[in-house]
Amino acid sequence: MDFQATIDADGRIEPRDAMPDGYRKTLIRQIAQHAHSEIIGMQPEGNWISRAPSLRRKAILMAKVQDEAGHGLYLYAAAETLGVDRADLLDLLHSGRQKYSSIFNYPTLTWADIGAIGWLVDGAAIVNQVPLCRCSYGPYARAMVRVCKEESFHQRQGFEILYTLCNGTPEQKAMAQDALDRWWWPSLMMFGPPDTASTHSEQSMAWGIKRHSNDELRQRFVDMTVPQADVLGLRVPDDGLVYEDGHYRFTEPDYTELYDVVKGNGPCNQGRLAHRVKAHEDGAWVREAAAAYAAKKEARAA
Ligand code: BYC
Repeated sequence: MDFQATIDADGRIEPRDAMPDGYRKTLIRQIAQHAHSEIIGMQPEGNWISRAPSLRRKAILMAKVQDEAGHGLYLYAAAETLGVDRADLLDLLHSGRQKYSSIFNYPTLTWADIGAIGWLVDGAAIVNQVPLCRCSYGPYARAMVRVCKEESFHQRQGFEILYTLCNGTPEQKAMAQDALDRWWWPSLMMFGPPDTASTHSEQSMAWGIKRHSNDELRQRFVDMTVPQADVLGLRVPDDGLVYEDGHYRFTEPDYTELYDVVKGNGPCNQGRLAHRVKAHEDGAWVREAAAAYAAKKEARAA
């Protein structure tokens, strides 16, 4: 079956199938950005591993941060099936020529932020990524199935951190509210610009890469999250929030902030990238040793 017939029949495109250049390029852009987000996303949470309030919390957080590294791995591997090399993708990230999600350019100031990331950021990731399990490109869709299972677990652990704080002392509850106040708007921005300003949505939806528009997913996230805030006894920091016709109408985030953060002017952009580049440089000897070992093994087998 040719490319368009497969897309029309809601089938899967596989690595060796013919595909238009634009389809391949769009997938490389989105999957690489997604992979970069996973590994940069390890930093805001990694920041709290040594300060987690108990051994149990520390063990859980370490496992979660490791999961994010694993997600990066599946995604770089999925991108490689499109004919790119992960070393080149990392160079593009390190030189600022490829993006990662805006959300990871905000600081994690208190322990409650770790709860808010799990609840809101992983919650938004689930809303965005569950439809990607039906993406028309097979390797990306299959990677998403496992990622989503792990994200659900992450979301629960974040909610549980906040639930504990919200049922603790007044200071702990105030800390949880402060985290929600700071993470709410950046979480809404994770879904990208509004549909009227989204450059890729229409084509990506026609190709079955994206299944829903940015605004549809943002609405789904708000509808899912507001009742959860009620359970926590927290207030969503939006005076315009009203329940109407089965949906929560909400105030749009300030998209000029999104564009500014994406351009590199968020509170943590420079630090995140510098840390990533240093980690990559510090790991050079591991990559060299692995390559030398593989070469030796190959020579022996020959
Ligand atoms: N941040 O035409 P649009 C995670 C860019 S990982 C930065 O709507 P598209 C997690 C966009 O790239 C979270 N840039 O684009 C990890 C485009 O610029 P270019 C990451 C953004 O691609 C660890 C321009 O704006 N998830 O959840 O159709 C721990 C115009 O936008 C952002 C994914 O990557 C943003 N927020 O739609 C915890 C999911 N929004 O490339 C959690 C996969 C937009 O033309 N990605 N831009 O220069 C997607 O679903 C889509 O790429 C997006 C954007 C919905 C993000």
